[in-house]
Amino acid sequence: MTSLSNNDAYTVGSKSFTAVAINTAAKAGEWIKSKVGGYNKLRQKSVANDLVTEVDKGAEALIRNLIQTHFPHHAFLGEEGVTPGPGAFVKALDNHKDSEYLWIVDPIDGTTNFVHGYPYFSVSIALAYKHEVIVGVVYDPVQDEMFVAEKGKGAYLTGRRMEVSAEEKLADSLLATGFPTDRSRALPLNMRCLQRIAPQTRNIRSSGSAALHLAYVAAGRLSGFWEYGLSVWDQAAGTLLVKESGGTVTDTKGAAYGLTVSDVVATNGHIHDSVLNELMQEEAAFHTEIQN
Ligand code: 2AM
Ligand code: CA
Repeated sequence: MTSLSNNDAYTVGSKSFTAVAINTAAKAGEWIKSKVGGYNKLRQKSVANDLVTEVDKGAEALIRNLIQTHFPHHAFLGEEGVTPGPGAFVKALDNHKDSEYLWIVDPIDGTTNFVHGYPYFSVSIALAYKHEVIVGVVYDPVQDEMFVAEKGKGAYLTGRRMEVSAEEKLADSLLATGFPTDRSRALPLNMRCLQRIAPQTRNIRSSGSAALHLAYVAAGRLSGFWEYGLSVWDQAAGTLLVKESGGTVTDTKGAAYGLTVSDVVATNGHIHDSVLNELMQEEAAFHTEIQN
């Protein structure tokens, strides 16, 4: 019997949501990792994106099949099942507005890294109950690190409880961000924010997997993370990891995290207002300039 809260709605018979999420992420991660080496040979024969799509799609099918074997009545939203485009995930979420249990999956978060053999990518699996994430698992198959959170029960890395870091000032903080693909808004906006924030911090990292950056905030390895233009599958699992490790997650305007958030800020809590303040000032200046 597994119960994620006092609410009976979270209770299932003999199958644990979290155990299924962990086993599924481990299996998919192992398979993805086995494809990293073979990729260069195959690339000679096919268009680069096709092969990536093949591995992404293969991993997503594996994950979907495993989850649906255990929970055939749950809904499933995976990145590869959605037509690409900015904000496409909001429409996909809307199609699931009546789904009680919804699994939200990114089979490979950090596909560019996967293609280049840069060893920083992850499998991200979240389960939402009535639009709120109750289980979040992010697995890094290269380091064999499984980050796991259950709503109200804390977050764990390889059996050890995670806690966010203790830095209280931006000057002592290590932050991470990403370089979004949307070149009309998200990328130029983020470049300006980076220019503003970088000199105020200890340093900035950008490693190419939003889910894994969020897991690193949860583990206390990063003081915080922000990025514009993300989709729900990049961040649903990671945001629960941060919250259950004692951190704070909002959008870039300071509103509480929800599944439709695209511009996200996740920190150890202590530096949250400082990061938000810098982002909001830069965002306001950016919008004023593009209107004039
Ligand atoms: P992906 O590898 O699953 O595409 C890097 O900045 C982060 O942004 C990664 O988590 C990456 O996830 C995500 N990302 C890349 N392209 C994106 C897009 N078009 N929309 C939203 N997120 C994207
Ligand atoms: Ca992906």
